[in-house]
Amino acid sequence: MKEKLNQIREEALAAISAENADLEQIRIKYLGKKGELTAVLRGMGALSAEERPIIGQIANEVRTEIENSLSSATQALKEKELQKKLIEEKIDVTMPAADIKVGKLHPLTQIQRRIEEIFIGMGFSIAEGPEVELDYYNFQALNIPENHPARDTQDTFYITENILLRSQTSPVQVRTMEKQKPPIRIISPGRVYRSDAVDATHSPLFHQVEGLVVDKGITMGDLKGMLETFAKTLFGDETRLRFRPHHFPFTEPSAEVDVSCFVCGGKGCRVCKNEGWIEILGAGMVHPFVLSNCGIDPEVYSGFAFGVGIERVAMTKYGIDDMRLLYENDMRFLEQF
Ligand code: 2U9
Repeated sequence: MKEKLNQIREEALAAISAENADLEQIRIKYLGKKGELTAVLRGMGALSAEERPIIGQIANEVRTEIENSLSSATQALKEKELQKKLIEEKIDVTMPAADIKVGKLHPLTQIQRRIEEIFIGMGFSIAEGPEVELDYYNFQALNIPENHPARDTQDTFYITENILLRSQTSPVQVRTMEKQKPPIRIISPGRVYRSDAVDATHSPLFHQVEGLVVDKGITMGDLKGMLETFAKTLFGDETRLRFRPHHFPFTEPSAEVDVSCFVCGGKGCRVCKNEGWIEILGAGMVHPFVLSNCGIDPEVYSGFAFGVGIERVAMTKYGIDDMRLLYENDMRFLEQF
């Protein structure tokens, strides 16, 4: 039995120190429940009372030796694997850092925020309202009855005969006047819809900022002064304004408003198409019919209103010649702003 134990010891220790030894398999083979050493211990019952403690002691020594050897081999293997990992997974701290892409606001949002900022600076509040509107708020209250020719130029998308996608943000102003007594000083930015075919200057969805001021004694002079401050802040201090008479059903008198070209200062260049002027907005004194439609007495109060297309401002300011670029979300385009 002594020889058997010695043989187990030699074999086990040799197996443990072999290259690429499977340590778990070795443990099972020698020390496991059905292992060789266990088998020897089981056979000890047949030994004499004198032999039993001697063989028992040797068997325990062999077990301890195999266990110690297994444990140091496991430790060595772990150490080896760690060293290998440390070499293979070494981080080169001198490498340039990974490129972190920082997002930014869409150019239309940037322009809208800038316009909002300027008007907030002049004491305006921001008013918002539904994009799905009643015919009444989009047309009738604004002095555009059924069959009025302006329904053609502002043709939009109908949900039912009476419900439509707003063609301007003016319904927000109508709703505000219904709820709020003058003085009123609001801008209404947002999406608007028109039944237009897509081309370089048209889109069925675009963005506007409209403004409305109503109080006692508001005049066209107030409108001109306020728009001049707006234009100078947005396009530069040298900017001049030109008012051309126009017609809108909801304002009287009405005007289309041009700014002097911020590139050539008015001499004529590619940006202003040699005009020296760039049309950016429409404006006028709120029509008395519109005021009374909204429950405001035109004998007591007067007001001015204006509308500016955000796409138009963005295209003018950034020199964008095709509106479609603003909606395609091509990063190569968007990154430039
Ligand atoms: C109320 C009364 C009057 C809003 C106005 C314009 C002139 C105008 C265009 C600019 C470019 C629309 O986006 S665009 O195509 N807008 O020319 N808008 S006055 O007048 C109002 C609004 C609300 C109650």
